[in-house]
Amino acid sequence: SSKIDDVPQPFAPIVKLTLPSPEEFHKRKVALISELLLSKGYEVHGIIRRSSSFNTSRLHHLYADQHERKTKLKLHHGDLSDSTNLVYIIAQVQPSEVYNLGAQSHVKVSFEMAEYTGDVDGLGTLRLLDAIRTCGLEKHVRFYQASTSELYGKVVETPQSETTPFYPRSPYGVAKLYSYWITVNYREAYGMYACNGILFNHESPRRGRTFVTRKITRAVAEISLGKQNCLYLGNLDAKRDWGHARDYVEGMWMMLQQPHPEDFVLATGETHPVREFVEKSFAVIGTSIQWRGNGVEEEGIDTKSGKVLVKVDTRYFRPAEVELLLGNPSKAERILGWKRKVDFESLVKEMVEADLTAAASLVEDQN
Ligand code: GDR
Repeated sequence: SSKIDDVPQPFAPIVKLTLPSPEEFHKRKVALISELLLSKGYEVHGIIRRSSSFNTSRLHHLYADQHERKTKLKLHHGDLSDSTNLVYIIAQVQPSEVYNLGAQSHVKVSFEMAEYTGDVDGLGTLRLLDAIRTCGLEKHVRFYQASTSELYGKVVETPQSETTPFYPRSPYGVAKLYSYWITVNYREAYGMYACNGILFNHESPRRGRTFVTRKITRAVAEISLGKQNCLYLGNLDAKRDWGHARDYVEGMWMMLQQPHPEDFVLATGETHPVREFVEKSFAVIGTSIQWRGNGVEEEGIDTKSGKVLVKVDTRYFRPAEVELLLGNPSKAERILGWKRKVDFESLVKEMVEADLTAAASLVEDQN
């Protein structure tokens, strides 16, 4: 690092902050994200986009009105497309850890909003890294970049590890490729503590409803209560390495507690087709599914009643698909001591049960 210090820097920091040493700074435990960090005693700051409707339901259980009681979770209005705003937030908060989880994260939507996705998911990371440098905090802040198994895209080899070449298959994946490399570049150019977590799909009852796992578990709950007849899906043959988000956030935090910054894959080392996620979800409510027909004509039938519960709708197909993801987490297991705890069946069960509880209480409210 002394070599790095000798190289002339392109710009001096614009915002001049009086700072303790990087070691003391890190001990302050001030981070930009949430639940796990709060439980570890961090002061957590989140950046939320302004919206005319409430968009913080997944934070509700953590948040308290500042007027009512003191809370360690603070929210700031901001956006990864707004550099000035990011500089302002970084200067004000002076975080010891930054977790860049912000993104237009839906792969299918990225084909429809390719430029926006490139701006936020690609350049947004650069803006955040530059905001840290603008404040002269590049030797103080530890930076986590939410990289993704979507970087692998088309299958080059399996299982996919930190050394597998990338071949993204969507505007989302391509934007994330830029972010992956700009994170590596700022680590090498400026000696920043910056890491890529290459996370395979991670799910939970809090998953957004348009992602396939949650879409399935919600539909199973609604169908079991007679509120929905049929579930429409796209490619049933896509295979994913699905883990539980709770295990993965622990791994993210671990990456920022190491002596040196490195990139890590987090995965389960198992892969399952979408079709199996459907079968296992229906099994939780005691329904078994039999498949009939081929391709876009395929249907999932309730073996008892003969009702069609699942149909294929081509509108959910992607112009280019990632057919198979299977990760190798052995580097994270070896160096971080990380190990996923929740297996596939328990994940499916937890998600279906949470949706059953939510759907049932909604029915009660309406009665
Ligand atoms: P993914 O997640 O694209 O892997 O990215 P998603 O759950 O959207 O799709 C997984 C697979 O299921 C197939 N599929 C469907 N997907 C959706 N959303 N809706 C459907 O009806 C449907 N039917 C079949 C998809 O084609 C795909 O193959 C997620 C996101 O969280 C990314 O932000 C993150 O980077 C990666 O996981 C890791």
